[in-house]
Amino acid sequence: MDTHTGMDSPRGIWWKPAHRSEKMWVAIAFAWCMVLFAMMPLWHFKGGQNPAGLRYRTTPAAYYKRAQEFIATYRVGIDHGIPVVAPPPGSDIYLVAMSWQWQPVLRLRQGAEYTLHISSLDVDHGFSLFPVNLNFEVVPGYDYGLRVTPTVAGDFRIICNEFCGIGHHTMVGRVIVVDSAGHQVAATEAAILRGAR
Ligand SMILES: [Cu+2]
Repeated sequence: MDTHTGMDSPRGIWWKPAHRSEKMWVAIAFAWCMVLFAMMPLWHFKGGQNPAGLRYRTTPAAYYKRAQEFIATYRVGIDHGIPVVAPPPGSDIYLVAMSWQWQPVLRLRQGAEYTLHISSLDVDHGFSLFPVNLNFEVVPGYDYGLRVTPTVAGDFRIICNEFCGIGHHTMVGRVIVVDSAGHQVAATEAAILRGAR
């Protein structure tokens, strides 16, 4: 029977110097790690995908109250029980995420800049604007202000991309972008995708 006392050299070849090709692969892997490591700060400064930096502490009750005032001020209609608002260009607009809906329906103008405030009333949700590749995490207790300028007219859907419970898949919102003349266009998905590129 073999007893490993630690006094004898173990069997194997691990103490022999590494082969040249092994050293080369370790060097390549290390260099690639450094590239990925450098990408993190680089992407932060050069990636063009950072939020505008407006972030405030809030409470679900305070945020909901502010959003209701916003809705009451600019309400122009209703869509499946959700109020539709048409805020003026340049204004602060408020979007509420809750289990399991988004409100209000935002009617925005192409080419106009808005500050989109976004917060959740309960759990984490994910703001994902379909079919544009735009994603943002929505958490309760924080009011994020995103500076947005819709570049394409069309009828967009907000889809929750953070699993938030049994009704998660039904959590679909709507953003309508009217063209610069104020007309609502029934843009097809393909046209939106073409324009968004
Ligand atoms: Cu969800």
